[in-house]
Amino acid sequence: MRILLVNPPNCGRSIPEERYGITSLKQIFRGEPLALETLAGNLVEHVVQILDLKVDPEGLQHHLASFNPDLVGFTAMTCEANTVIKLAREVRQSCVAHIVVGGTHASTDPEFFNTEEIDWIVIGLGKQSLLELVNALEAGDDIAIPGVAHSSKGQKPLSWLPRKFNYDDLVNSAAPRYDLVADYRSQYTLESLGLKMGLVSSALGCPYDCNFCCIYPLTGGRYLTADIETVIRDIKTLEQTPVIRLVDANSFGNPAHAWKLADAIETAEIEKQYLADVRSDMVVRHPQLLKRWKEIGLRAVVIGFEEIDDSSLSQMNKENNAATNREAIAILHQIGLTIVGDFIISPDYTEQQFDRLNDFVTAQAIDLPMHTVLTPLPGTRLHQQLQHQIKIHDLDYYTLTNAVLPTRLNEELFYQRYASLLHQGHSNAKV
Ligand code: B12
Ligand code: SF4
Repeated sequence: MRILLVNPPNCGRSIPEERYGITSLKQIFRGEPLALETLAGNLVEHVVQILDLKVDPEGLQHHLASFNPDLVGFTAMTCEANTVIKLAREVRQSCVAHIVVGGTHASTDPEFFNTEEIDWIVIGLGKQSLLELVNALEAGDDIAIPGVAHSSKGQKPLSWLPRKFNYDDLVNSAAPRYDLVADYRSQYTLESLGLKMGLVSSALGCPYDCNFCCIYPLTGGRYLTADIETVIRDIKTLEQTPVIRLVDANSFGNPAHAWKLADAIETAEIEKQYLADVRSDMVVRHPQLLKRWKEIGLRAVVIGFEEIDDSSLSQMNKENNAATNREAIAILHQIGLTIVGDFIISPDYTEQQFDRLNDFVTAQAIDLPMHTVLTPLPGTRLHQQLQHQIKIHDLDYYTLTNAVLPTRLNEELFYQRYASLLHQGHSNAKV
């Protein structure tokens, strides 16, 4: 089969820009579409192309005409879901390809894609599911693949066989097709350092279940670590990229695996810098592991501190507390690792809460604070809890930089305070 895998363009809309002319909250994000490279790696018997519309926003028609695909697969986060439906409509009008969607939004809210434009929806990890789907479509078999739903074009609710994700779904032996984005690679940079950055996955899923987080359905709550050799293989393949972002939702979640990986990186004499997302309680429990990773190139850690008081953390089911966050910050400063701190601003924030957060970030010397707005993403428990309060349902605004819930402060003031928090954080940034 001829398969075109499509990364949607940078999209999403910005209330602060549209209503108040505050442009600084809208950001352009680029990074290689690792999900698509990963899927392509397991489709060895097929001819695959990747189209990254974040780099080449006008490229769809040209690719459809020149490649003439039998199947077009889209990946989509929530803020990309509307755009993917529009793109799928374009594909439908231009060719007879099967249209498949997978990724975060398909996994958390599959019913959203039960529309005329979509034929198949892949829920959760897709490497093995997509291969099974492609082979069944090619063979003309009846299709009943766990983790894959057939769109009824909105005629009836979706039904599908659940998939129990396990190591077979990682298909470690099939390497990501990093080569398929060679033409785009110069665009995948870490802006703050102007360095080329490559993405590598060393673990998928997360055993925690924070109420705002959409990671759980990707693996059904399981934490799956990739074979050490495959992680080394992938890092080595990205030979031209000095910076590697481990894209795991929860890196080093299995400390024994993380130690082995550090040793393997050293043995392989790989000299690169790494960024990883870690939990603060892991830092406190395993400071030596962080020191070890610093020795082999870890430069920065991204930590979801989320909130600065225990009651908010407990409401989020973060299974962590403010004292541990502060202890982790102290340890990371001592080791000399850059701290990228994720904080979630509730639309309920008062001016005093903005002040307190700003004071915390300054006092704790968070090197690069990243602030998002608490967003009830479809498919999360937060969404179930707050769905009746949501005032903006258009998913284009689910970029985590818009308040889709009512703000306690006057809305313009809320965004001014948010913008100034980000501005202050970024002007003091030390990365
Ligand atoms: C790398 C990354 C990016 C990169 C690259 C993504 C890309 N497509 O270009 C960049 C920097 C561009 C990016 C941008 C953004 N991101 Co981002 N990103 C990630 C990150 C860290 C890793 C994703 C990844 O590569 N994982 C590894 C791959 C192998 O796993 P996977 O993506 O889950 O793919 C598997 C399955 O989902 C499935 N699958 C995926 N796609 C498809 C397609 C088909 C056809 C099939 C069959 C299966 C399938 O199969 C894959 C293999 O098993 C995740 C967090 C995380 N750890 O998951 C956030 C995450 C996906 N991003 C998120 C967000 C919110 C954003 C932004 C809005 C920015 C922001 N405020 O954080 C922007 C949006 C850009 C835009 N359109 O405007 C959220 C999404 C929440 C949601 N429900 O939408 C996440 C979950 C992080 C979070 N904060 O919670 N992101
Ligand atoms: S926010 Fe982090 S720790 Fe919580 S469930 Fe999501 S990935 Fe896991």
